[in-house]
Amino acid sequence: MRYLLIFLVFQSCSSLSNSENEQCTKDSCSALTSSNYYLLYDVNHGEGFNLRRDVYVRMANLVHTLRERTSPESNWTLVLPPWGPLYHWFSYNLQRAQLPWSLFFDLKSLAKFVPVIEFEEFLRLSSPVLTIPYVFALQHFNEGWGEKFEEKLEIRQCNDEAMYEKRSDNYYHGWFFGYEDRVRAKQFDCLSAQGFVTVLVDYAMKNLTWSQEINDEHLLKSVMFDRAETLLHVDYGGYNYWRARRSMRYARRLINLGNRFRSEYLNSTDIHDRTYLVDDWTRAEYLSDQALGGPYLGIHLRRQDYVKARPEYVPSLEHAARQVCHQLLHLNLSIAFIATDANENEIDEVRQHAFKICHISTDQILTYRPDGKILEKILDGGKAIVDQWICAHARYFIGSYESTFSFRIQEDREILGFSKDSTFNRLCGDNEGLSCEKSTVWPIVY
Ligand SMILES: Nc1nc2c(ncn2[C@@H]2O[C@H](COP(=O)(O)OP(=O)(O)OP(=O)(O)O)[C@@H](O)[C@H]2O)c(=O)[nH]1
Ligand SMILES: *[C@@H]1O[C@H](CO)[C@@H](O)[C@H](O)[C@H]1NC(C)=O
Ligand SMILES: *[C@@H]1O[C@H](CO)[C@@H](O)[C@H](O)[C@H]1NC(C)=O
Ligand SMILES: *[C@@H]1O[C@H](CO)[C@@H](O)[C@H](O)[C@H]1NC(C)=O
Ligand SMILES: *[C@@H]1O[C@H](CO)[C@@H](O)[C@H](O)[C@H]1NC(C)=O
Ligand SMILES: [Mg+2]
Repeated sequence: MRYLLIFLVFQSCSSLSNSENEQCTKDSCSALTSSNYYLLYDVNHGEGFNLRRDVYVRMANLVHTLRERTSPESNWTLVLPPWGPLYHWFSYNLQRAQLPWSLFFDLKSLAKFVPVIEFEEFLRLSSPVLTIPYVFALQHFNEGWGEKFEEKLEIRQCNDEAMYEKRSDNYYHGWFFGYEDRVRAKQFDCLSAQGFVTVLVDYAMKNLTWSQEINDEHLLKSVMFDRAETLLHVDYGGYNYWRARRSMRYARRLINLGNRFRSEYLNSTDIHDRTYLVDDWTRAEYLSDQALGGPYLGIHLRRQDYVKARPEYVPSLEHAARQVCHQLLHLNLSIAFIATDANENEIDEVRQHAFKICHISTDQILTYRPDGKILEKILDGGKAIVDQWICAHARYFIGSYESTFSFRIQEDREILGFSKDSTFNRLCGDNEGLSCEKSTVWPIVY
């Protein structure tokens, strides 16, 4: 029976390649007949780079769970949603879309947690037009969470204006990362969802029918969840949270840029700093407080929209300078590296305040400012990662209150084996003085 089915599918594929059906090409026939399943997702367009990295960890764990719960032949792969345009990414008018993950991350390393492919690669499996059988926009239940914590899912009317519209061709059309012309959906629904990402496991396996599509229309077995940030981490801070997070090694080029900056300006190298990482994260072991870090203070000073969003917790530039002075003295360090989205005038202001407060000269406060040629290659996302990499290697780090940018640095420091004391610190607001409540500690788990 099974043999017959495969035979039939293969037959229809090969006959179709001569007809005008566009769905099954020679290359993609094998993808269609196999048991490859693809999970796609997108995130609310207003969200920044670092929250998106967090959503990746959630979705990677969803795929991980799907793979655990299904038979080994059901090969679930996570399709990486192209980056951009992002609200914060505007250097040199470099607003761009359709950026591959390989610009920022090491895909081989990601794939050691769950299989991943770039969206472009996924598109190539079904040219010229890709039809995704199921697209869902996740949304909260209109009526709220209710009395008790309860996981639930239900197809509902869309709370907001639907992001995908049915056109005269009977397919749903939408943004699809800027590939509007090449991607469409056969079915679209709003799915009210509450709980952990894994509420989608049974739904994807049982409620969606997979065989019918393949027989009828030769579609890749794929499902996309838009607004994926709606659901929670399955095990925040747990074993597989950290495995997914540890798999997010950065692109070699960015690591090299960060390391070069460290050695050239900060006298910081892995050997002296005791921050050496083995290439394969699956072979890394728990490094209890072994990292020393480079002889500098690392600061993440979040500005821009944050100043308005978190007024009690975001220091004025003067108070930020006061904290830099205080910590340098306390730690007996002479150099501060500041990662920031502040503009140059604001940085100069910090330097002037610091000079007034503790007489440190302007060249004792450093920032990473790649020249135009490099920035054009690494883009704002790459620059952000280099900033994070440098902060992650500092002797002592101070972040910004509840900034996901700072959280990612703290995680990197956990991975590198820094002490909690040197990592989970934050800048205090103007009314909080020089020592305020620390950031929440999320210790690494192996
Ligand atoms: N290069 C660099 N960029 C930064 C820095 N701080 C913020 N940004 C930029 O502004 C964005 C900050 O927000 P995101 O990282 O997107 O994260 P988010 O989810 O909005 O995080 P927060 O708003 O910080 O919680 C980053 O992606 C960067 O593009 C910084 O210190 N250095
Ligand atoms: C599973 O899918 C991945 C990526 O899509 C592919 O590289 C791998 O070969 C597949 N494995 C099997 C057993 O088909
Ligand atoms: C999934 O299928 C089950 C069993 O048929 C059904 O009870 C449930 O309501 C379905 N879930 C959704 C969200 O439609
Ligand atoms: C750089 O660091 C090394 C090792 O920690 C130290 O011996 C050396 O004096 C430092 N150099 C400078 C210029 O500070
Ligand atoms: C502070 O650092 C300097 C060199 O940077 C060193 O000479 C001095 O002994 C240190 N002081 C303390 C109290 O550790
Ligand atoms: Mg943000």
